[in-house]
Amino acid sequence: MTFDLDMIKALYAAMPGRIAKARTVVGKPLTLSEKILYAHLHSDQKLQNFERGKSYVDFSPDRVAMQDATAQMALLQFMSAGRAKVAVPSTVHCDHLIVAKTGAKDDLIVANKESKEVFDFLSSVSNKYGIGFWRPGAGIIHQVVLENYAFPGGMMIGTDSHTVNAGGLGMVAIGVGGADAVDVMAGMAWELKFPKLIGVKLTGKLNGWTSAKDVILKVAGILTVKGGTGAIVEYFGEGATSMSCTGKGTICNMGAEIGATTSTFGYDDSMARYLVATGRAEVAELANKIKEHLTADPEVYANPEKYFDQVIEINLSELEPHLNGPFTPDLATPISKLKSEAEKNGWPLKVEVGLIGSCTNSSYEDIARAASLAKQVAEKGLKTKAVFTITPGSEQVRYTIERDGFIDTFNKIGAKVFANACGPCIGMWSRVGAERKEKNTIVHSFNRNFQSRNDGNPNTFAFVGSPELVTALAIAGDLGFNPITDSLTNEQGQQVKLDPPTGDELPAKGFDVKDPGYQAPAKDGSSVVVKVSPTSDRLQLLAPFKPWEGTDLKGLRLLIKAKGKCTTDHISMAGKWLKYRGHLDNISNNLLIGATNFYNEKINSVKNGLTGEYDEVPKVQRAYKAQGLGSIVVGDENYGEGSSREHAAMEPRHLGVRAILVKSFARIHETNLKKQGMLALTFANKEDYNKIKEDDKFDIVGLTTFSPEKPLTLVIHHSDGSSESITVNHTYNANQIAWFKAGSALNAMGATKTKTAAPAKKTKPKKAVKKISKKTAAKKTVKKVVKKAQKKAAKKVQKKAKPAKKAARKLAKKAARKTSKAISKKTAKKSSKRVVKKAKNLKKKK
Ligand code: MIC
Ligand code: SF4
Repeated sequence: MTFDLDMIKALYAAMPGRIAKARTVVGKPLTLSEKILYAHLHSDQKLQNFERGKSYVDFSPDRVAMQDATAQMALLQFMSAGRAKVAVPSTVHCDHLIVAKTGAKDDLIVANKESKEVFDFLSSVSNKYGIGFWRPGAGIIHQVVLENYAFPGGMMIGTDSHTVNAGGLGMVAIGVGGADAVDVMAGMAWELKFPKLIGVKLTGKLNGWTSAKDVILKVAGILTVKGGTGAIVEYFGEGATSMSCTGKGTICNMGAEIGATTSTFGYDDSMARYLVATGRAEVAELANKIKEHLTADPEVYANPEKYFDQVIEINLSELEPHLNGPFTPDLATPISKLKSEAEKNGWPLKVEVGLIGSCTNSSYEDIARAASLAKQVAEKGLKTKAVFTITPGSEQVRYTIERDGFIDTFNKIGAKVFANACGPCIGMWSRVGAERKEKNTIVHSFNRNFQSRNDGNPNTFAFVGSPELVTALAIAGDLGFNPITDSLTNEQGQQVKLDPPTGDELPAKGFDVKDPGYQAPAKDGSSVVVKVSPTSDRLQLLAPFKPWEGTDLKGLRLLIKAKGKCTTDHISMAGKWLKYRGHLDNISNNLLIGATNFYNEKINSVKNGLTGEYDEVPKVQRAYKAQGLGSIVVGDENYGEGSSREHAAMEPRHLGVRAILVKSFARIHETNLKKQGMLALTFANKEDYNKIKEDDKFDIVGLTTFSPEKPLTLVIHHSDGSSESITVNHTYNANQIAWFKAGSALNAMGATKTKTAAPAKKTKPKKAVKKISKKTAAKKTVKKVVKKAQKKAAKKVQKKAKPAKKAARKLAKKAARKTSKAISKKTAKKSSKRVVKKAKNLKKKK
């Protein structure tokens, strides 16, 4: 079945024209990334030659995907946006809340019982607002999206950092926080800083033990976890076209691990084959007709240095299999050096568990290649030394690999097949003995290996590799085993070598599935009731955050000065905490409990400035909150790396932290902080990190004239009575400053936009709107126009409004009024135009 074919048709019909215009404005041949971005400009966004890494641009993505752990917060926010339906095709996928313990069947029964309330909530919200719903067990969001929704040249956002996986089918797919998803689902523009472009030229061809995974493991080693920040990575060359579509998906998936905005590949035969195999021949046909627009202009790939900001070249014929880790996905070691590195660094050599699957690597090809190794265990008289597990990416993959005998092969080496869900990848793994916190090694084909991520044990050394390498290492039970050169001793005492893995790219007999696990939404969801119990400990309706008080912030405490890596896993742990993803107050009890305190090098132990005692981070912050005291969090480089979870931004906001001050941010987290009304600040001089002392108090100065590109000042009051001032930078634009002032983007939206927003389409009668806006905008102040539009909009929604929403609107109105005064003249004119246009649309509809 092909979903949303009309939407794809309409986009493809418009793309050639939009691309031609963009090429003229940019004045040179275009990369694929630029073609997709320029073809998705929001209708209010003026076409111009955007400056990469500088210009904020408004886009209209084609679709939105959400997974259960982030969808709860996204949809709680969406519910207060007052829309009857989502403005673009959207889906929810239940994949993160299933604990892997005994096996797929039982684990699913348990999850359906334990998380019933959450699944019911997600199902009914989806039903009401026109969102496609994928039940628990249907599969992992990114695999399901690749199989059903991704299409070449499309643009999507998803509330999960690995949304980028869809780049394997030639999309620009970007991971975002829930508040961003709300914008798009409400029909508003979605803003992104126009990315820089990194070109990766792949020459040669994959062979033997090397797989697509090794390409990204190598790239991660080159670029590190920060190297892709603010950039789209575009892969091209003979090596790219010769690899499978799902292999491309794996490469794009792990682009999240280098901080890239997204990664993508030009449309080619592998994509057409995959579309056909997954029942979307129509999409392949449509794509074939405009295929020159679904890849870069030929000049670009012929002279990449002229068109990309950075170019990397990798020869696949010479690429070695890699294993990355421990504790960070960019510590890349070629297999030939692994033994010596492990010995040198004291990594435990015994492999306890090998885990394959996940959203990153559970294609038919991956599983087939891993199974070809598992088969050799019996054939060569071997015995698998490590525990072995599989988490298939979707029911379609699971059903097909079972039909084709692979599951049987894995069972023969004692494997455990977990549910089609995230499971061990996100710490939803009830691993026997993990609580003993012993030092041990595991290898997996997932994408992240941050400390404690998989089993909650900080002493688990997790390494990331291809499914085939993971399988080989699990068979050998030895991290130092190089399957290319080494032999194993079999049960008969003979030396045997594993033959290189083999496997079909796509199933020869086609994919098959009985029940894919999809639930279509009601045509008219207006009578569907969404229930949230006020006594629930899993779900909590959102109360709006308070708007900015209009003054500089004085007397802030230091909650924690985090040392070293501080990912979203450190800020808002997953695993057992996933359970509270729909309950802001409860999940706030995990705030920063994984971060290391600079002063005592301990985890979850910070000084309470009120008592002088050390206590857990959330407790200390709650103590400050109880006294009405704000605080700041100080961090190191790439703060907030990893997940898209906006809880990492909402929790500090909820508990009264006012600013996060770091050496540098990861993209999604920085945006999430801005969206939730927090101050996301960076040291102008990174050395100033050393000036922050444990007992300091802080003022943030300059907020009354908070404006784009104008740094703020942090006054540090030391406990010895001395003070010093340092400069702190920010990247807020006028719109984002409005969010800060309103208390959050949602507050700002409640007041001005949502109620009047129409789905962004390029077909609006621009002329008439322009006339009115010129006349009106010239005469009226922004304040008046905003107010008028609000009034009309408010009337319309009032009927449906809930008390929380009313409060939000009130606060936001107030903030919006302040904001509209503060924004620059130019922006004011622009936004007045928008408001007039929206108000007019609303009048028409009435
Ligand atoms: C992850 O891989 O870390 C997650 C869990 O999928 C997250 C989303 C989340 O925290 O819910 C992600 O990558 O965005
Ligand atoms: Fe799930 Fe892991 Fe993929 Fe995140 S990376 S979506 S947790 S399988």
